Amino acid sequence: MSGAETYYVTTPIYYVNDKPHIGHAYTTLACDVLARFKRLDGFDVRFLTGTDEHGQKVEKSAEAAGMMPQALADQNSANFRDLAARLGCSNDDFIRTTEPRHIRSVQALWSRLVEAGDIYPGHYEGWYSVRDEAFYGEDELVAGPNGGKLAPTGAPVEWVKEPSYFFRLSAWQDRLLAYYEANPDCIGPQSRRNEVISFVKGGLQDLSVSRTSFTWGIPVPGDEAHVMYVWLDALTNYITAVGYPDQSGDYARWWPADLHMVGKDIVRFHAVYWPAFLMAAGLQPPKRVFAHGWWTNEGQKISKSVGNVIDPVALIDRYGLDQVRYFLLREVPFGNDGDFSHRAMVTRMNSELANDYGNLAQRVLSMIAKNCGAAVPAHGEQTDEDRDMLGAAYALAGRMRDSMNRQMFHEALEAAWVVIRAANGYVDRQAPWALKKTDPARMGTVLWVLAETVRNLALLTQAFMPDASGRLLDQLGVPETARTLACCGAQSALAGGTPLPPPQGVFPRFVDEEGAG
Ligand code: ME8
Repeated sequence: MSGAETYYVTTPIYYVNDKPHIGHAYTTLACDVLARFKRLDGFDVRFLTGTDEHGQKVEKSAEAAGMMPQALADQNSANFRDLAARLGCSNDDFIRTTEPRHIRSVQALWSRLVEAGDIYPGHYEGWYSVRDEAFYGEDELVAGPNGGKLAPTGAPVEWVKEPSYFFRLSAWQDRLLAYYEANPDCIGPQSRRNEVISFVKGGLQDLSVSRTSFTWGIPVPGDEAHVMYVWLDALTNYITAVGYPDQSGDYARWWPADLHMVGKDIVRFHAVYWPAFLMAAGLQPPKRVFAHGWWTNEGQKISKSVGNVIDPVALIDRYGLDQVRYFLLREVPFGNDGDFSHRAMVTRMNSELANDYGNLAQRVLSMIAKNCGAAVPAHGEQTDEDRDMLGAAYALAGRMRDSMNRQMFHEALEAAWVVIRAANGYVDRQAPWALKKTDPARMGTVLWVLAETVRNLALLTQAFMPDASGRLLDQLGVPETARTLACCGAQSALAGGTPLPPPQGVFPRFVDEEGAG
């Protein structure tokens, strides 16, 4: 095993009550882009995704479908696994909470919490939302139709009264606040961090961590009338996948996770309950939780009842995989909410991918093919403009690395586009086509500067658009072994005389059926 620095990144595990939608694809893609970027940057990466299969919500969905919960879980878990493959995801593992390795891990964690004195038996009486799989205090509820009450998320709630074990969350308030204080990067973006801190400062109640009114869950060790609260079960997946309860080997290597990527609705579970469970068990909390925003569809909230759920596979079929990957991570500042619209998608595809990036690569590669004997041109003395262009291309790796470390995907892509636009301006000003007769050596230098710029761009866009970027690197004659981020910069520059294959466009324009867009 290499001595490289490790990077462990996780998606939430998805409920198997339903089909995958754009929200799932979004989180998974963001993690994939990060995982790929880190691998290219020399890290030893572990990227985990999977499915959350227990709990009342899944049990009820199975009942409604006339299926056994395990059968429903098997069917829908496969859909999530297939989606990850369709998204081109490079996950190293796919965990299911019904697997024996996970049941063993959750029961071991439970026993640790009991030994630590942080779990005690009692009775729960209060509100529960099956849709959110969350307990709510009276003061959190909002008015619903016909004088009824709803969860703050708009989900229905029901009154629950049953024997339950509790986790002593109230005892962890100060230690959680100290953890946030000592680890300024442990929650991002800043707005979510503030939200979590003020929630914890508001006081914490002990948390009900077992249920007795249904059976689809992991039995509580020593008291099989109880199944564990699905969130305690689900969160534990992150340590199961690195071998817990065995704390040597993989666990020692990968834990604490570098990043749990989550949607904004599940921050509280990841940034309050999870670190408290871990610290109570004597384990380290994750290094960072980052919460992204939510997508709407053509300005409307996405909901099954409205019937406007976006199927990520349909998007890929219509627009192309690299295009969808690019759009989702470029369209909104990561962390904010965003709107998916056909028009916005086509604009990004046509103006940024086809016109800016695609055109740049096409122009450069076809001029080289035509005028330089289908080989990387030799280059001579450089002008200030050449040096500026190359300087911008060579500085890009550092810029993008910095943005990626803060999960600012849109910022990383914008930095690449600053270079792409600068390169298009440079081509126009240098007009290499006009130099062919007057100064062929100068033409060679200009085209070399441009090819070198495209090489650096393609290396850095690989994580976002693996297929198109790979094809650009093929066309530049860059061998597979020279595609890491360590090859950005002058030390791995294209060598004059390297033979090149015939150029091919990699970013087609989207032509709307109706001629719109
Ligand atoms: O919450 N836009 O699973 P889940 C963006 N099993 N993201 C969205 C979205 C939208 N319109 N709708 C949903 C669970 N999401 C738990 C996680 S982890 C230990 C357990 C996101 O299948 C949502 O924010 O309901 C969440 O991050 C993810 O989809 C999974 O949702």
